Amino acid sequence: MNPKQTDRRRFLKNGAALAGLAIGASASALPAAAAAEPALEKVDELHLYGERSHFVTDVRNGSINNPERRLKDEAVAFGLRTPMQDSVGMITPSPLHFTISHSFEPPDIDPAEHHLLIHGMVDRPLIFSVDEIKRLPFVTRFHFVECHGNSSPRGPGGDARVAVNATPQETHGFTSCSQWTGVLLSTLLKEAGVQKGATWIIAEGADEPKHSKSIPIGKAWDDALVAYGQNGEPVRPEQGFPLRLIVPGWQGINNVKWLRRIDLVDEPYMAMMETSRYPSMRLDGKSRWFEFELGPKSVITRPAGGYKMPGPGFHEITGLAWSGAGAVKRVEVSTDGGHTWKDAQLHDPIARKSHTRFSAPWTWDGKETVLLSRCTDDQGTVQPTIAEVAKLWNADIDFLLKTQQVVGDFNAIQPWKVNADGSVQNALV
Ligand SMILES: Nc1nc2c(c(=O)[nH]1)N[C@H]1C(S)=C(S)[C@@H](COP(=O)(O)O)O[C@H]1N2
Ligand SMILES: [Mo]
Repeated sequence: MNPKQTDRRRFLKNGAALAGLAIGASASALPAAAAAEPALEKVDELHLYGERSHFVTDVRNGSINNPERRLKDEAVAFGLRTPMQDSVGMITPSPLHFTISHSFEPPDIDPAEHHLLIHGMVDRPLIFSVDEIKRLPFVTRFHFVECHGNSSPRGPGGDARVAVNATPQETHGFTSCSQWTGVLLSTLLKEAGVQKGATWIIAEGADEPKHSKSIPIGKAWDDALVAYGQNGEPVRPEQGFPLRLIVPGWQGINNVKWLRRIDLVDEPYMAMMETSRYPSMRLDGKSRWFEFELGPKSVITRPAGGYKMPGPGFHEITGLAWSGAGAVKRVEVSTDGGHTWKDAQLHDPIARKSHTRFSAPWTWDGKETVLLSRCTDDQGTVQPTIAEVAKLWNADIDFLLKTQQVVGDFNAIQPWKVNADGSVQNALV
């Protein structure tokens, strides 16, 4: 053994005792933590499945309707947003993945009892156990999930996002990104043998109201997957344990959680959520049905609403960008309210239909200004301004911001105003 190492070990070994002697008199100045020793089982438990530091306190926020009804096993709708302001990298920690469930607590499903049925216009109706799904060839891919009400002035979550003091969590927290592992839906469809004339699939969840969604079959052949893994562990209960559909780049509602049935059919089914709650309203009072792909979007997560600049000087700007059409090709950042733009750095991994982390250096001169970010995807589509969104929908900006109607897939550029006192505010309103 290397004598140096031995010395070092001895030093470490004796270190505690030496330190104890040295501190002696000032021991009362130490935090009390060491005094109360937790029970041994408790310590073991902590190490068996870790917890984050108790100094880290970010949580999802939003609404759980009628929580008291939960006790009576009645309907409880969830809309809880991801805290984006302190996010780093492009993966959302699973316990902070946003969650939307229209009714009831996430079902408590025993994976040993769970099955996925594939039937309808197929040659061989099939029933898979979760274990049987796991025996099949799999893919592992980064994909975001985004509710199409995310960042819309009037989507799920109400008024919070149009407040001047809104944080990125409140404006954009209905999207998250995970590394999903599962079986391509096309693999399962090939096993079942799809009959001619089958043009849609109806995916159904095992939650109390049986959330169902009609999806054109082309997407099933393309890149939809039945996921059982999320960020290296089983999909979380809030995200659809033990099986969920991932429909990359398409509106969140398609990503059916607690997936238990896929019916192959020759027309869409007009399921409750896709026809009642989620269509986007047109100015003439009619609604658009069956919109799918999400447009390019980005948001600066820091400095952003709710942040306080510590003072003039250097501050790296950072944020997230994504597109339902493919990969993020470019993100530009403006630190002068849109007069000039500079290319931000895109950080690896840069995956298709996934969040991409960007950053740009900035030296703040202490004066009031507005920060903006603009995403361009690999199809060449550029994230629009709110004026461009209004033009597209033949509406005025006031209508977009003040109407009670839910407007779909609102991907306008998000402006953050930095005030001279260092406070940062939502400048969309
Ligand atoms: N079974 C089931 N699947 C569902 C829902 C639901 O309520 N039940 N909500 C949908 C909606 S509207 C969205 S935006 C996404 C949210 O996925 P997440 O909760 O994993 O973030 O799940 C979709 N899949
Ligand atoms: Mo949603």
